[in-house]
Amino acid sequence: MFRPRTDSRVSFRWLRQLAPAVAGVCLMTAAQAAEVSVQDVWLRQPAPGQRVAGVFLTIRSEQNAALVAASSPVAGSAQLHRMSMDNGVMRMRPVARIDLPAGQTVRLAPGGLHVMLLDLRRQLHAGERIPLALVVNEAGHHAQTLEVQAEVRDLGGQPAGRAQP
Ligand SMILES: [Cu+2]
Repeated sequence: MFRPRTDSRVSFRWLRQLAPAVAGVCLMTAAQAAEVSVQDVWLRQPAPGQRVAGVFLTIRSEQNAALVAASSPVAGSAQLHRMSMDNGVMRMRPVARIDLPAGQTVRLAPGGLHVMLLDLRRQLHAGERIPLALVVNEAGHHAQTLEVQAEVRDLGGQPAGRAQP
């Protein structure tokens, strides 16, 4: 049901296979309830020897949901992190979930929320795309896994954030 696609837009078609008598209602439900889109998924090319990398993206759910986990085959593990100022020092901490309020675009961006890849298994090269699985819980639904591709970008090609994960 979920195929990796460049634009990472996933729709959940199973709701539309219900009986025609209720199809009208269910189409509306499907449109409102079960669409999560993920765009602009990227990370900075890690320096040689660097074992961690922060992945940034834009995500939007059409109903209340939460991003609860992530994983990638290039990393031993992945966590959801938030950077914040703590007594004048930027720190990042794991968070259990990133809320996705219905219809709101949520940005994971330098200096804030990100997906942290830990224990990178190999050097990542600028221009390549690495697979990233995002687990989204929607109210009233089971967890859904979205398969997206994260673009590795050259360090010099991005505006400098103050705090780089
Ligand atoms: Cu982090």
